[in-house]
Amino acid sequence: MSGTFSDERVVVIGAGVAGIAAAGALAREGASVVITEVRSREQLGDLGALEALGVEVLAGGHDRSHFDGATLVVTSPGIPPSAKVRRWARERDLPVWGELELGARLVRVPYLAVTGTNGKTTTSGMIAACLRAGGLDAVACGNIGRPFPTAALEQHDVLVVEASSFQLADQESLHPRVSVLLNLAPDHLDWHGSFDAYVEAKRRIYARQTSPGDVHVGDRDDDGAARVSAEAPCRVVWFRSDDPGPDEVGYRDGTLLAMVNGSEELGRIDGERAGYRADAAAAAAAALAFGVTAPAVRDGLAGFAPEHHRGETVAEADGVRFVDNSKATNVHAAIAAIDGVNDAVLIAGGRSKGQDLSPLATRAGRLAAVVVLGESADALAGVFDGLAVVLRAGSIEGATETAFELAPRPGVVLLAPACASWDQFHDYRERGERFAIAARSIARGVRLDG
Ligand code: UMA
Repeated sequence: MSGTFSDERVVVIGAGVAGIAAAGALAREGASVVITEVRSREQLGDLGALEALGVEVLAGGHDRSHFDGATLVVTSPGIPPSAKVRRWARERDLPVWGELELGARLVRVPYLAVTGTNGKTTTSGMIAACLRAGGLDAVACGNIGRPFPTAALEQHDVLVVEASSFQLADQESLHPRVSVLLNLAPDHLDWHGSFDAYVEAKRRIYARQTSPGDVHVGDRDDDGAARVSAEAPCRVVWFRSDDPGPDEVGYRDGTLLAMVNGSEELGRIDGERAGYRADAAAAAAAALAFGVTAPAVRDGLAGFAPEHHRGETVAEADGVRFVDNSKATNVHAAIAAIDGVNDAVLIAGGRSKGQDLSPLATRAGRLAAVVVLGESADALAGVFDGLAVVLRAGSIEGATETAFELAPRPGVVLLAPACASWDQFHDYRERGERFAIAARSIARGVRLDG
């Protein structure tokens, strides 16, 4: 088969979402492809579509011999640099590409790229919504779950690539027209080895932005991220939470205001959406920098519905709103969620991943009470000791009921755990869904009684 990769014999590491997509894209572009995977064939499910493209699946463990004859290795983002399967590739001096490198080499349309510790998925979705409101066929891809190489081979006008630190570390060719760095806080240090290495990976989002017209969008409110953004090799447009200056997007009395091409009002971001203020400002800055008009940005943001478990209101009862931010799996994300609501009882706890939980204490004054649960319950109770009313719960259902009883009327019950879910749940989705079910049953009970 002829194609961009017809001379390559590629080993893809990992048969998850990224690996399957990479293997398919490479095979379609003419490469000879094998996938090496630790899970057994039975655990992998049906890979018939991939095999029909000629991809050979080597399941049940990695072996040095899987690299025999290889000219290129494409790795999945979850596989850390220290993994022995990567070492074997390095020993043979094989180029190792991640999903973003492959996508960047396949893509034929302009694209934007979004990174940061938190808010990437929401911001990428908002940018795509603004671009679509501007009449473009735009899709969000990358870490969001639709791999960049897959989207690159489809026919779209423009792509919005959500880029994780794992993915950024494994690429050199990414050259977005507009890049965004939302914020920076310690995360995924087990994969990168240090915070410096994590920051270095994030910095790679703009490394190639040296063409005229390239724009980087940075966060004026986050000192660490702003220092990194200030070093971008292209024009920088800033977003912030208060009054914007020239080349900035910010807020005046809850109204989003852009000072990018003259002064333009972009609508109010309030109520249930107040927790997305920073994401909306960043998305507006990126979409305007890409060339979309202010009315399109206003329409795109007004019609945008965030993904589940990222600050959505799942029920209301007796003047209390239940907000599910189960995806707030680190301290930084939980603080952003708390800042988006007033008169809230916080439900927090889970597996802390060795994080320093103490910065949460800075938000004690904003909270009506805190309900703690899971492995980090004691540590969290210590953080809020003497600063807020703290109660313990044995389950998410119990936590939801306790928080409802404590919540002011009107008020909010906010699930923003600051921790991973794995001590009590399969993942953050299950945690959020069980919270939503508990909240809805409280709402039904209140309505039945009242
Ligand atoms: N595997 C091996 N050998 C190993 C380790 C793993 O074969 O030594 C196999 C696993 O058995 C599994 C596959 O590799 O079959 C898993 O690969 P993966 O962990 O890279 O996960 P994917 O399913 O390919 O999904 C990845 C991203 N996952 C991670 O970065 C951990 C997805 O981001 C992303 O949506 C997808 O590619 C498409 O780009 C998820 C994520 O949690 C949502 N991202 C992190 C985050 O948002 O914080 C960065």
